[in-house]
Amino acid sequence: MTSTIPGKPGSATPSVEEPTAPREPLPAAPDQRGPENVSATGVPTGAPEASRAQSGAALTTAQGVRLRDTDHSLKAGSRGPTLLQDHHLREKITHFDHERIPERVVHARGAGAHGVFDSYGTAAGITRATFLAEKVSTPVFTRFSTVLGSRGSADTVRDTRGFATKFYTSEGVFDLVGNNIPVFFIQDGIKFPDVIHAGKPHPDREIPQAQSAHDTFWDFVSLHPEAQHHTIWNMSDRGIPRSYRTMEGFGVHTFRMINAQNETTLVKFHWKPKLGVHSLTWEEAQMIGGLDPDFHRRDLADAIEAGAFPQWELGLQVFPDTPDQMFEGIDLLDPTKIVPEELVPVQPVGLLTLNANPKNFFAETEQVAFHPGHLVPGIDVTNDPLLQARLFSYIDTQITRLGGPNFAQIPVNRPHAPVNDMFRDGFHQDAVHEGVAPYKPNSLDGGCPFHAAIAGDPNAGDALVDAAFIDVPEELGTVRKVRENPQSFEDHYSQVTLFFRSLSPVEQQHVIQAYTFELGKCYEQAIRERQLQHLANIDGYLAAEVARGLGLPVPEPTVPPAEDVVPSPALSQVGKEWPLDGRIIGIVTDDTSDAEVVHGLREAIDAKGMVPLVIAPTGAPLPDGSPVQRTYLTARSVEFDALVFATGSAQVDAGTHPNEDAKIADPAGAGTVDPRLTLLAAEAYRHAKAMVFADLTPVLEGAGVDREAPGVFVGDPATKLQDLFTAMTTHRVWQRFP
Ligand code: HDE
Repeated sequence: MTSTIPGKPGSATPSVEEPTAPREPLPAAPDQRGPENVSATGVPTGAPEASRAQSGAALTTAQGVRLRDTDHSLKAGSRGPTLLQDHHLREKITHFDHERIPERVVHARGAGAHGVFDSYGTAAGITRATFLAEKVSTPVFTRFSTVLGSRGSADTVRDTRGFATKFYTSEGVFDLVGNNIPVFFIQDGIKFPDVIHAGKPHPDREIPQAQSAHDTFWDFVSLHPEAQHHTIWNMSDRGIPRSYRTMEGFGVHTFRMINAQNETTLVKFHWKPKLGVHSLTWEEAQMIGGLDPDFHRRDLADAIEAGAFPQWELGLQVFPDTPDQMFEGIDLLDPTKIVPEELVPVQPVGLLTLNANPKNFFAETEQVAFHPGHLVPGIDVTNDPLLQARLFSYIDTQITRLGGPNFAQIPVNRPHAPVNDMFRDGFHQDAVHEGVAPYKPNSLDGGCPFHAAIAGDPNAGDALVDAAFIDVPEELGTVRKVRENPQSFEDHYSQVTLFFRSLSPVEQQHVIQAYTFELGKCYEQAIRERQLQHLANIDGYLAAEVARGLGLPVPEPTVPPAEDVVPSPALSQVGKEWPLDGRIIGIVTDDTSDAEVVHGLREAIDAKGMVPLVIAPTGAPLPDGSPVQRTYLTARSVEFDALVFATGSAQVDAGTHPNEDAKIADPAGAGTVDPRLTLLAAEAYRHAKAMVFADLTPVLEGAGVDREAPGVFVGDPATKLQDLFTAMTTHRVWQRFP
């Protein structure tokens, strides 16, 4: 019997031509290998051959067998049925069929980055954690997220943002799993399924996606006075960040720190962005949701790729560990309360720099598993009942999400400290454990491994004196087993009032508009009225304005008005100046623009660590050959922090514009202006962005921009650029908002 080999002369199935010539592969990059020191038996599992990263010039099966064709299935004749015998077809399709894992039940949509945490040593007096000792650098992985939306939902929805950081410390993994809002909806974790069921899309039609503007969410929060504080933060500009790089982060709960003398302190964690806290406007957020749903993900990755590494200072608010765990009347175990920074300043303890994008989204960002119970010696939890429930939930959900109990062996989750546990077997076991005695005590493995202890521990016995995690002994006194909250959890309004009254007038307007919008999207009148009652208890002006927008009467407050609230200026985002690294400035050009001027603008913007994007009528390079990044068709104002119109007399040549009706008559009488340019200018003007207009451009008039308005600079673009930079340091030209 003879056979033909496909691809050879005379064969029935010609090979598909390779688009590039085969070449010798690069060796696996170091970060494609897992960290070493991870095997329980001490065998390094990070060797290149253990890596599944693509390597080698030839395509293979999962078993390493080289393939000559992956484009045609094995058939009984070229027009015949496919054969069950085709092992490669079956392997390829079967693997594909199982590519998806369940998305996170909350925080499904996220973006991550690698980085480093450099400790100042300022916390060394209150914690024995070595990663907080002086001048220690610790590798980290941070994942930012929205809460409610599915994995493919838009980034800019109104929601809380997750801010979770994994520190690969020399003493094991520490996870700081925080949010960009310092309080939470509920005081007891047993209510978490309730609040999430209410916030997620309605179960019958699965709408709306990734938002709180619907009946079930407002039904829940209006039935929970304790949810009012978190809710007003969501309704404020904090709910729609400009970028992950411009968000604060909070550990929310109070944690406990233990120092070398075994003294304890209570702390709250804060992340302070070096670029300041900035937000989108609601209209921008909505537009970006359609125009660029990946806006935050893209922004983070682009900034890191461009070398504008985002940075946050980690700070601590420190409180004495008193028996009642109260501070000036604020219950430190109540996760719906903050301690104003004016009362207890945030003290910086280290610097986080995100400096590398993940190489593979699924392997790293999707598979990373955070857990508030990943603690290191020197940091412990408190009895905050929300935190206590979280301590159960994270590993539990990860067992389903990551397919078994061995997810700590996934490269992004592997500790950089040696692991010597006695956990064995289970799905996806990657380690080849040696020895016969995975139990303690044992005599067969020479008693190994031993317990560790801390220096001076009277109970150390024969333990190795090394950093060990110590649960802080706590006196519980005589307690009754009860299902109830402490009385000190009962004040639900005074801090909400504090938040509202600490905002600037323009931020207060945004809060009013957000409540009016969201409640306007509720169909049930009873829900709107119930929520209005809470607003009346928070602040009379807030309630009156929202009621007016909804066309409802203003209810009388049912609690005594909070007259003695002292505002906390730290809660406002307005009124400060910030660095501009990584900000995006659009340079609008047309056929009359001077290429040299445009070149100069790009260089000047670049020199400031910002990103210039040239916008031109088409994608054709400028006359000097320099590239164009956006066209009139692909540019939309919401992508830019500021705009420079380096256009000349940009008029649409009658007859060449594709849409005659779209042309706008230029009031200055200069003819017609491309409507996409006037739209660009009008939107940026409305969103209070700083703008430069070249003298000659008719765009300004076409867009209805007041040339005298603050943050509008008319003249030679090169000379006006410095004014633009100065105006941008406050993020927006706030005076322009009505
Ligand atoms: Fe979470 N949360 N959470 N949460 N959470 C999860 O864990 C949970 C809470 C936070 O980027 C889940 O692996 C309960 C507060 C972040 O991977 C789950 C309660 C804060 C992330 C879970 C809370 C957070 C999560 C879903 C109330 C801020 C994303 C997937 C008791 C301090 C982490 C997962 C990432 C994720 C449970 C409340 C932050 C289900 C039960 C408060 C940033 O385990």
